Amino acid sequence: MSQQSVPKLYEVYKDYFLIGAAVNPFTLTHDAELIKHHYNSLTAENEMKFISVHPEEDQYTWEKADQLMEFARANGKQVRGHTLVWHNQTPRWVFEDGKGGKADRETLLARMKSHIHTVVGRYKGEIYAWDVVNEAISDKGDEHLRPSLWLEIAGEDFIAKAFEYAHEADPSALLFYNDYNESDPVKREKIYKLVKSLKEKDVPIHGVGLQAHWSNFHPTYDEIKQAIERYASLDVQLHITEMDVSVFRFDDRRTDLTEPTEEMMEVQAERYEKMFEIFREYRSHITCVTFWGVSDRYTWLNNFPVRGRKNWPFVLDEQGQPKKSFWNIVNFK
Ligand code: HXH
Repeated sequence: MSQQSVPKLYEVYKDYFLIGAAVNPFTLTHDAELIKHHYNSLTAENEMKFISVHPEEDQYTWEKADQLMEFARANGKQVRGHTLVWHNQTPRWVFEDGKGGKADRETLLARMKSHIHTVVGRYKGEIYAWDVVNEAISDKGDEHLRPSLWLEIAGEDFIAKAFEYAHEADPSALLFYNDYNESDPVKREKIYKLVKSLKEKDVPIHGVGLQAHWSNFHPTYDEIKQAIERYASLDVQLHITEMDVSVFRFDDRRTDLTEPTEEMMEVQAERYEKMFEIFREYRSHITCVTFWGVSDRYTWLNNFPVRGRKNWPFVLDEQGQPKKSFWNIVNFK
């Protein structure tokens, strides 16, 4: 099917929510037409993370982030910022005192403030929403916050501080807390509790990001609905921030498949259909749905959680053509 005759995802969903994709230098080069055609919100997969833009205390590296902004400007795409404060992809200098020990709380918070003011300030008025804090909740049932150097050194109000600094830097940007396993009932309640406590302290937080790294096998539709309703009850916007639907069970070790089975594609198409039905049902709360990639040509899932296990998690195939999953989310009414 020639590209021109394929419905544009973002136009199909124009009365519902933005349709986004995570992009990187590879897909911006090789899938540029596909990105322009289907998506109206872009997220940098890696290029705005702390280690990417601020590898040394006295050095900012903007080239790749700026390239994405230039592409977005030239093509009229909105941009979500990802991410400011996270336990991964953050350079070690942030947490060190330069003498072989750990930085103290004041130093760490001053660095956080300077980083956030610089990055958010650079794209002020151009990035409409930021994932301010990523993945700060623990996956262990009886543990609330994830142990990290941010928590250990700055204490639990590192989260509130991050939102305050981001709001100072761009008062018009929407500020999100973003996490994965967001539909798991135990983790859901912890995320709810965190965001509720931030709201009660009048911390400037406007949304919850549901990463939605899902699969043909989990979560259940009911778990998804319960999570959406629980977060929406906090009177915040919801963004689906990193959606993909893996064709494998999480712990499936098979690395020998070079193409998906028909059954995998059928199950995935049915899953996509139901998940987007749910998103449409909650359109008054959900304002953006972003895929964590552009098409099956490239996905981070080819190396996670099993190295070398090729995956096909999106609605566009390796040639950029619509899959059954695509038609199932496009043909509704
Ligand atoms: C996301 N994390 C990040 O937000 C995004 O920035 C990145 O590009 C990709 C995915 C998802 C994630 C969370 C935890 C995790 C791995 C990925 O850690 C695990 C490690 C082993 C097993 C299970 C989880």
